[in-house]
Amino acid sequence: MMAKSASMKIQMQFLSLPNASPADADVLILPVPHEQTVTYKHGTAKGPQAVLAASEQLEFYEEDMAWSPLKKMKLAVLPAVEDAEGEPEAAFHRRLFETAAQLPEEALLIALGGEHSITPDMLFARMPEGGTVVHIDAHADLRPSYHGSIYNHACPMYRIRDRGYQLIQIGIRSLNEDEASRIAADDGITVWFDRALQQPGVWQQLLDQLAALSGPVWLSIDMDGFDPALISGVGTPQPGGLSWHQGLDVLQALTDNSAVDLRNIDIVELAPEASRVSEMMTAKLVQKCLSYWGKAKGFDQRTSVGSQTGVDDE
Ligand SMILES: [Mn+2]
Repeated sequence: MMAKSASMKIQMQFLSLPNASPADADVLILPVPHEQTVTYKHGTAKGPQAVLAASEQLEFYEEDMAWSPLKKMKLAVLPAVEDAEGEPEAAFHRRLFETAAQLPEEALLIALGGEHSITPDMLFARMPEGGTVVHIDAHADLRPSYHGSIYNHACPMYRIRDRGYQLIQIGIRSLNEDEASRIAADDGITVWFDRALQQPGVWQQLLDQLAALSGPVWLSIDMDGFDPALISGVGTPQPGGLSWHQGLDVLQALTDNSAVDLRNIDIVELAPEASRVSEMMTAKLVQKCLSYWGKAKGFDQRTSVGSQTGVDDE
């Protein structure tokens, strides 16, 4: 367990913009710098802080959708859900559930980990039963427990599937035999293995499946789903993985699909590194999420003012 410090301060702004009131916000960023069960490279607790700091270097303008999303949308970075000294693992997860349950329902929530074990609590608080979880990851995360804990970061997708949510897993390239058997036996889990996705025809089949989805969808992005050549700053890296543009293809397939109700995204397992490339990529991914989502919702047509109003773009 890493040492926790009460002085661990998180920069509480995205793009250095003033925070809207959470009740008015179109986009909520929830930092969850939780790290209890990471087994290899440590540092995910510093992920949210590094992403928010890197976001200072982003342009307000988002070039893919050709707009400045926060001219029209209001964003709030929420108080972080931080680990408390000596708190039992179950108590932390209960606290995270209660925090997520109190957030405004209509806003887009982007939760920043921290390790992947944070996903189920927030999801159980905010996602109606019967929804689908689209999960980008190198790992299947389908172990019922690991190192003696159901809250281990190897287990979140087991907990989620156990509650009946459908799973679509993308980029998987590390799992054990029991997880492989579970996948083979369960019609509620679709796995797009990383190696197969290298074939353009298979990649298109995945996008077709996402385009055909309907109802509530939660997007859970473990940054190790991407190629570690792009982002080496992750807790448990694996060779292979999605390109940056493939990741954006997945996001766009969901936001372009008007039958999908996407209100929740988590981005987890970033472990900042000296080059800062990993946190910059993650910060830009946060910006892509809110831009693609907001444009698809028609916020670009809105007359009301966003977080960027009155801020110089220099
Ligand atoms: Mn992973």
